[in-house]
Amino acid sequence: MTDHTVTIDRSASPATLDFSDTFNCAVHMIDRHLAEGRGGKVAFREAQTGRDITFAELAENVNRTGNALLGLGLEPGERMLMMVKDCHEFVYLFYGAIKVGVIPVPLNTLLRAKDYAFMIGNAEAAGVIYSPEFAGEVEPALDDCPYKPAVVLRVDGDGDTLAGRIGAASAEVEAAASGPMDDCFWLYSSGSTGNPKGVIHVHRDIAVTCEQYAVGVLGWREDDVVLSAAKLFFAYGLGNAMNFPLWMGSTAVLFDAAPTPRGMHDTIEAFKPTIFFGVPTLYAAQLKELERGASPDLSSLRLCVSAGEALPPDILDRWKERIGIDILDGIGTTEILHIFISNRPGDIKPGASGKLVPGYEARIVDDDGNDVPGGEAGGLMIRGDSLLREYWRNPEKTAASLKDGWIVTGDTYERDGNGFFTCHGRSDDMLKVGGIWVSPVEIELKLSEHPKVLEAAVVGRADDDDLIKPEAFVVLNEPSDAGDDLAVELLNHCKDGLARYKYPRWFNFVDDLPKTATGKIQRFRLR
Ligand code: 3UK
Repeated sequence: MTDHTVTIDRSASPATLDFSDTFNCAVHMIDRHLAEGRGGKVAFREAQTGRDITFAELAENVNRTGNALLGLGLEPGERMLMMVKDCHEFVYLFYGAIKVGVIPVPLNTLLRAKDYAFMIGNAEAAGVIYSPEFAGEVEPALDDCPYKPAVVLRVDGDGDTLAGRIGAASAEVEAAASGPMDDCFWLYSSGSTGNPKGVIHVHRDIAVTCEQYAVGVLGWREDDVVLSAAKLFFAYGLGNAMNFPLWMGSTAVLFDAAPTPRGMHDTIEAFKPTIFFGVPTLYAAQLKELERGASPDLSSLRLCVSAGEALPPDILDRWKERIGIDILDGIGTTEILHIFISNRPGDIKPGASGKLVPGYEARIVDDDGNDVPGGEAGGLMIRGDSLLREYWRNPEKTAASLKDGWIVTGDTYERDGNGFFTCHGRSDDMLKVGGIWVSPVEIELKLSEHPKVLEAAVVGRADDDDLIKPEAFVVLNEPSDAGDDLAVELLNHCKDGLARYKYPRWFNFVDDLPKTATGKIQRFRLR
């Protein structure tokens, strides 16, 4: 049998990871638990269905899924897109594919048909596997996309399904002999021009984030139980609720629906997680629920984490006041895979993203790429061992983003004398809404499709909780059409084709938009 091992030395910070020459991360993340005597322990619990699976069942089903994928005709190196809700099969698919060398590409399940059609063609997907819940967007995308994947399969339900094929497949499979620096999985990241970009990660990256952030910063323990409001298809959720618990042999609770405050509170009461991962918008909504008199038992929690967008200090204060524990804000990106600057237990600066996670280095630079003096704001660049290898078929974007091993994050940051980093927003016009990327350009294009709209601009506006939501400025062909009725009409128009979190929350009718001499909209002036 080939070795697929990583030797961890925790005697210094950061811990060092030493990979065997062949290293398929599925072996370390999945099979290792059997050798370490964890086969009977519960690995994943589905909150909605009550289905629990042990590490032994997990390993067996990952193997069966790998065989099922090979049996369907997928080949090593080919891409398998996944529009899959948070459930056991997500883990089987992700690691089953990796184990046999197929590249899994989890996709945001909140997206719409036109988004999926783009990604199927862009990735030249050999396989598309989806939960039946998303058929209404995935199937039209498959019809519309000129590129036709060889394998299209629903996870479960009637007829030929992944679940059926898992049941019929063999439980033994040989791990593909990949190396630690070989391509492992992709994620898509939104771009300011509207088209998402494939972010390619290698087998080493998951291990690096697990050890450096989850163990190094959070002090993750084998007996931890985790609940993540962020879904597995986000890099944030993928680490939180799948990779971190698999790294340590601990248990994750999977929640397959939209993360409402009630849903989170009920699930914490019922499943008693010790670590909870949320986003600022959700913490704000949970606080409203608690301040309205709800009193769920959240006493199992030892750590709460926030990421995706900056956590306003007011939310941190009110949470600490009610729940008695801090929320640790940290910044991560899809390109770096997980959090690389974070507050720590007992070492928090409200309003800041925290200090560097050991193992990562930072530079803050001016427009010419020179380091700015301490205390000044500039563009944040990061170096570390979990950075994307490259963007899929996008050498221009790769060259613009990866410079001598450093990645340009696109965020403006300032570092204080104690090593705390504070975010001063984006250097482009991209918005984070509820922790999820929104490109103003995409919403503007949608609005300008409406026959009454001449042109539109979208910017971020802070709501009552100081969290950013999209606001539209619209120039009409007939200014006299302006009014509440037209605002409703434009909102309905957006609902036809845009993901829900992208809908503008406010509409303003204006005579013209501020522009540069070359005609580019100056969104900063509208802000
Ligand atoms: C912004 C933040 C201020 C920032 C992510 C945790 O969000 C994640 O990845 P994405 O690729 O977005 C990355 C961008 O989001 N951002 C994220 N966290 C913060 N801004 N404070 C924060 N705490 O603009 C960054 O460039 O969707 C989060 C773990 C893994 C992730 N991929």
